[in-house]
Amino acid sequence: MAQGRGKSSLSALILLCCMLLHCCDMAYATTYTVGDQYGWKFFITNWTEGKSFKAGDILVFNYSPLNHNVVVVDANGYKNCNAAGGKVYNSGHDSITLPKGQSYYISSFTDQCQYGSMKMAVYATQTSLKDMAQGRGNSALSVLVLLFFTFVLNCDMANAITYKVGDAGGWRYNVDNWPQGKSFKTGDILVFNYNPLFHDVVAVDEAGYNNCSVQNGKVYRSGHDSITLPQGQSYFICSLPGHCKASMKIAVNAA
Ligand code: CU1
Repeated sequence: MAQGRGKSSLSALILLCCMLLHCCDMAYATTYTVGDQYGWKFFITNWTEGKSFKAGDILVFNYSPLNHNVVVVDANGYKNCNAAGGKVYNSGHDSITLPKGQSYYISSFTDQCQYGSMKMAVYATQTSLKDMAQGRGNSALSVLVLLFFTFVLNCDMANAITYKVGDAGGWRYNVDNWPQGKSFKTGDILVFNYNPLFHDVVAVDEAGYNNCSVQNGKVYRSGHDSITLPQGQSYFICSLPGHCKASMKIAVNAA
């Protein structure tokens, strides 16, 4: 694949894997409704207790925008109930994605933070593949690995080349030079086109190829046989009298 004929496939694969990792991370995020059924309200500070937040998790703040808002502040803003310079949300249904580390949210409506404890501090740990492997994302990681190999396999298959043996002339006498100059790969497909009244195709071993003898070889006689190349040497001959001796035979090496 990396040697030319599959470069774009490889790029696509890498892109896909990145997308999968991204999706995986997103699917892995937890959405929390702040304050649960009561929403963003007074004395909310303890709501975070017992929860393990991860970067990328989503906090949904539900409240009446007539009575409250949400302001993202720093540690000082949190401590002193000072909303100056903070990012303000006031839709009444705000979704905020947690960044890594400490985040602080307060209401900037008069006295709500200071006297109503409408303030909340959240610590989000980093989500990593390592975390996923070790804990709450085991199944997600398994799916990812499985998907990865599925894509690699598909990639290989899409990368297989189909050859018409003998090109336009098909499977015929003096076809033995046809493989020259071609680089076959395992999984490539040879299509043998011929009139089944006059020819067949038999997969033989090296001795069968050299001696034009058919012993226990697999026989194809549809006139349009597709044969997937196994790794290493493969030998095909026509078993009708004299045809192999007339060079109706090919030896193919698949890398
Ligand atoms: Cu033949």
